[in-house]
Amino acid sequence: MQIEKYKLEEHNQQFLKEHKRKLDFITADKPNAEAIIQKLVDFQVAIPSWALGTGGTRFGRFSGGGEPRSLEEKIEDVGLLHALNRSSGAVSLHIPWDIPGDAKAVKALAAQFGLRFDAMNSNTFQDQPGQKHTYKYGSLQNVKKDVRRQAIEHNIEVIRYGVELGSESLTVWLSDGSCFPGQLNFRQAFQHTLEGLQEIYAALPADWKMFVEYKAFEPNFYSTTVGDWGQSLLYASKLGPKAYTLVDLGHHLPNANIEQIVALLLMEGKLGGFHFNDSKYGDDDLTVGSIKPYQLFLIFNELVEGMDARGMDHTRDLGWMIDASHNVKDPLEDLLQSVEAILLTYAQALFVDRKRLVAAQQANDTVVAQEVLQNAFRTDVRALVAEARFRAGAALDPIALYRSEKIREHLIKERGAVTVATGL
Ligand SMILES: [Mn+2]
Repeated sequence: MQIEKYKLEEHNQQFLKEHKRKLDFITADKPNAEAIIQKLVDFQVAIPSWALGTGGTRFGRFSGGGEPRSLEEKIEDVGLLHALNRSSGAVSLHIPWDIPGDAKAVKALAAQFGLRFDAMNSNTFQDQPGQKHTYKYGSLQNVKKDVRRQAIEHNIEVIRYGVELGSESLTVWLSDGSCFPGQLNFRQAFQHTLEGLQEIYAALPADWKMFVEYKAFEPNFYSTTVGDWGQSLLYASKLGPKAYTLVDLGHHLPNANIEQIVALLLMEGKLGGFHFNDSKYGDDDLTVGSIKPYQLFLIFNELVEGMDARGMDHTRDLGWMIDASHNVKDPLEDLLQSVEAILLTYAQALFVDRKRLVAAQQANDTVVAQEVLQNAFRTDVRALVAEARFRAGAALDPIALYRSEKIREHLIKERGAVTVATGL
């Protein structure tokens, strides 16, 4: 389904007066508001294909109905999100869940919705039907050469699909590791993994990037072969200039200082991309900004400061993606909330008074340094983000429009009440 333009305009008319009043209030004493609104208009977040269906836990999954049954329907769903917020202009695919039957047609469909293809994701964390060798004891790290070969070839196949669709990056997340002491020789596992990554790296087109994602634990619970940012950076450094570290917010040990990790990776020119989500305990994959919004702000503060220090383009030079999916919300509403949280936090980070912060740091004035950060964090920037949406031709209140248009009901009517999105 598609949202009719006049419905969107009707919706905006209904909220416009109240919106303008709030916007006037925030822009009155913010001389750089105009520039910030433009940055918000430009900022795009990629939607992962696997977040369009209801996520599950290892205990079960409760589908909400109307979920996309094919790659084409997943693209339609991202198209809906993008029509509602004009900030979700990219989709990130996962192979083999999203193998394009007719890549040309899939590309044309995406273009119709104004979408491009962000990073391609490979999968060696589960066995696929008909697969020759099992990944039970890891993929690129495996002690058996045939298993490693299969995993390498799979990643190269993913690159090929990505090339057909116009993607420009490959994200490699490995579940490789061990569950018990003694199970693995750490050095050998690292070497095998490095050799595999080197072969995959050699298959990258010239303008592609490879993102090496790390994760502290799960599904392996004793060691992980790409366990933290140090290990990821080690691989990325050995691989070469097209390899980068990817930070997934949920992939750290509790209380890790993620903002410091981000700052140093940016300093080294080795931060490639981001997977946004939120968590209370582990890799909980909850809606962005739902649990620890201040931590997200501190991360964005480092991102903005670090990108500006290197003269980077905020919209293009890092891969921005959501990686969240769970059980209890309508996945599309959940994604609207996540994109909104990202934009709000980005706007707050743009409001940080950099000059005053640097002066406070130089003077060892801890109190003022904290004041500067918290002044920005406590600024209500919702009207600015709404204004950016309005100017881009999206809805002032995307979730309100989603509900008043009964989009989920339409999707259930179209696709059925018992659909299961491929891949989950
Ligand atoms: Mn991730």
